[in-house]
Amino acid sequence: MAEIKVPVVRNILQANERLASENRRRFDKAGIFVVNLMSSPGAGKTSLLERTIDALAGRMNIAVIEGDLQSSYDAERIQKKGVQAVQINTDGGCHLDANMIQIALDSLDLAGVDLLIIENVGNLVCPAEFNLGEHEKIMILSVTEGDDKPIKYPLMFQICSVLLVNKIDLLPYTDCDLGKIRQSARQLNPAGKVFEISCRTGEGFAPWLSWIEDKVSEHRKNRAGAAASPHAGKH
Ligand SMILES: Nc1nc2c(ncn2[C@@H]2O[C@H](COP(=O)(O)OP(=O)(O)OP(=O)(O)O)[C@@H](O)[C@H]2O)c(=O)[nH]1
Ligand SMILES: [Mg+2]
Repeated sequence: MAEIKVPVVRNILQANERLASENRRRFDKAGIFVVNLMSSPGAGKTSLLERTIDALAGRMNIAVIEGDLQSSYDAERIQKKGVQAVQINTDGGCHLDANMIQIALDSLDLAGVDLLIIENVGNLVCPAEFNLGEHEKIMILSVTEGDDKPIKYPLMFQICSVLLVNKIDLLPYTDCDLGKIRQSARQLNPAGKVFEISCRTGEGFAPWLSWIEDKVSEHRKNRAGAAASPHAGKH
């Protein structure tokens, strides 16, 4: 029986990889910088999006894909900010996959979009296994979840290039040790960036916003380069 299970799982992941590569090609061709945003439920993903959109609106064109088991609450919160948002309901599924993203893209007008943020289903485990075609994986850990999370859920911390430690306004009310989080995160992912923020007060947002703006400009240059190339559109 075990011989059957392993190939089946491998096939699912391989099929997902193929679709993720297709998504990535589409994003690159359009010059869109794409982020896969992950965290446990309630760490502050949608709050981060709301504050980031407020800060960057007017400087870039943003679109959002929201992933949740049920409801369209998060997409509605984003639409209120005046940006395109499409909601995926996984109907019990604990993560997004590349096929779901492909379907959701049909509901978005990608022309002129600079930044696409995909808010994954709240879960520190399964989303880490499935590439969506994104350029960067980013995670949020809120200080109320405890400073032992990097050690207990290492894969998520290893694969994310940015760790946002959120809700630092609540630090005085918790026993969370920020130094411990920084140290564990560095051990698991020495090249990863760590930003300490509060989506409530806006503290710590400047370096996070600069990071996003730099990435968006890099990808915009690709778009400009592709348009200017004599081979543009021939591939
Ligand atoms: N005090 C404080 N509360 C915050 C902060 N960021 C988010 N919250 C609150 O935390 C709760 C959850 O925030 P959301 O942004 O909905 O979290 P989420 O990760 O999108 O949640 P799911 O999509 O359900 O997984 C809300 O009540 C927010 O107001 C913060 O920096 N400080
Ligand atoms: Mg949310």
